[in-house]
Amino acid sequence: MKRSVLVTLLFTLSVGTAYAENVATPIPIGIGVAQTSNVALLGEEEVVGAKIAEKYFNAHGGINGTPFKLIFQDTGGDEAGAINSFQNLINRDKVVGIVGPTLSQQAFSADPVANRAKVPVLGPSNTAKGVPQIGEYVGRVSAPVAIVAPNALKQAIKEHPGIKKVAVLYAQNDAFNTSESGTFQETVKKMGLQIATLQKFQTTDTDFTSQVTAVLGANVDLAIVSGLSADGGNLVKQLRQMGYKGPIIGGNGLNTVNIFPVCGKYCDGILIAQAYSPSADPKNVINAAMAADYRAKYKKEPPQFTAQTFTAVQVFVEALKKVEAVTKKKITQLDLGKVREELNKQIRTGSYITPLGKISLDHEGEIHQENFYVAKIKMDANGKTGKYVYLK
Ligand code: 1QQ
Repeated sequence: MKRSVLVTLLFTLSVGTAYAENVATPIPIGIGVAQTSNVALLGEEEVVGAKIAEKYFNAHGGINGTPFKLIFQDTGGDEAGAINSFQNLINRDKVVGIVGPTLSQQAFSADPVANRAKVPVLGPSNTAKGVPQIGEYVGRVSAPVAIVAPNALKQAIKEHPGIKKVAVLYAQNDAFNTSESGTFQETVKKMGLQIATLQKFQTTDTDFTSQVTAVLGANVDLAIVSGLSADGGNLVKQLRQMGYKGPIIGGNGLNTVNIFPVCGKYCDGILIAQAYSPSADPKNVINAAMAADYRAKYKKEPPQFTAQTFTAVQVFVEALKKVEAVTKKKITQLDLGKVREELNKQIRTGSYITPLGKISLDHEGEIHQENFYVAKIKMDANGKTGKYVYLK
């Protein structure tokens, strides 16, 4: 062999190995959700769901016999934290895909980072309009507000057929709350009801005197609050303290028992639409398994954000198995870039039986889900503890 040919061959081989980077074992899947900040009130339920899924699916053989490992990177509550978390997961931890972030507001900043790096993202709780359209590598397992939120309004009208005048309040500095409130406003009008007052606030606000005064002045039959847990919970509390007696609908940002310490006894009666029910279908084995594990650990019913994050991990696990089937290779024998690309495709094929019921993701990464529910918060006499009661 000529020396120049040998040099070229060696050069090609060494460059080749430098660029081809196989997936590590156990297979790393990233979890980028809020573990600190106010948003951790929502994110902590997501961490729990991810961990239950990790244990469950590894006990059931992982990815065709290869275990996977979740890598957690806290996003905090803002955009910069989410971007940082995603960059670490992508470049340092070399994950095959990312479950996160917690808020749509964060997704609009962090998801483009993953999309450019061609790393599949599954939003566990990003429900604003437009999230799957961020890019080819962005999907979600959290049904959009346009589908979920109207269910709460229908329930309120069923319980209070006399509702005519409605107060709509929302946090205008947050993408999800703006989107959700838009859906509520459209639905109110579609149902022939009147928006008697539309009030805006900030997720950082703590004093809602001016908004509540306007609601009381408008003499409404229903108040609809789109805020995050801390601000939304405080708003509900101040509505009640200042004398509002009618029904209250809370949006997805209030959908956690972590609002109980914020609004206390005044949380009682809030109606919130749900994309999950812990006892949806007795034949759904995975719904029952997740709920049983959660109940054993926490002595209460599992919440929606836990179930959605479990589901996101499940979709990655099942799609990784499909990648092995189509490539006829183990994930760990494949180049990381190739796995990410093929995984993104496989996520969007077929359907999944999950704690949320049967779901699928379309070519845009949007979830299609069959069943939705509404729950009402029932506080105990102590005004501190309580639960979500699912309504028919
Ligand atoms: C979003 C949401 C959050 C309130 C969930 C935690 O639905 O930001 O889209």
